[in-house]
Amino acid sequence: MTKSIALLLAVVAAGAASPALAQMQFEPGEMLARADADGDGRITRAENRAAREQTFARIDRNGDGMITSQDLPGRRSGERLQKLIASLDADGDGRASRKEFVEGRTVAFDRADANHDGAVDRDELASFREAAAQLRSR
Ligand SMILES: [Ca+2]
Ligand SMILES: [Ca+2]
Ligand SMILES: [Ca+2]
Repeated sequence: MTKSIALLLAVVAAGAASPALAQMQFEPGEMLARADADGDGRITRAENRAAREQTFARIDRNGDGMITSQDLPGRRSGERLQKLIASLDADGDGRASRKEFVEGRTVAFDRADANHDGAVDRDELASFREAAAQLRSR
């Protein structure tokens, strides 16, 4: 299993396991679909980045610019969230900063953009969501 697929699995699992995250629609396919701000059926890198900023703001409930385990109470989601934070935590301080979250590796986007033209079109999104659903049901 490549590292990017392992990371994607962690993201998918975090979304599926936590009602709080599910409520925020922290599911890669869903997040990508919602990132299409101008509704033209193509999600560009810029749209993806803007969506990440919005997602970060929603997860960071206390607004301190960091995602920590305190932003999501509950032990069950805590463990998954720790994994997610660890996957984003580039400088290893145990927290995912806004910068680490927004400018971090765009695992879902990169995987969805099958032809690597810098945008995820409708067909690519549909295939990605199908693949993500399969990962979840394993
Ligand atoms: Ca668009
Ligand atoms: Ca960090
Ligand atoms: Ca593409």
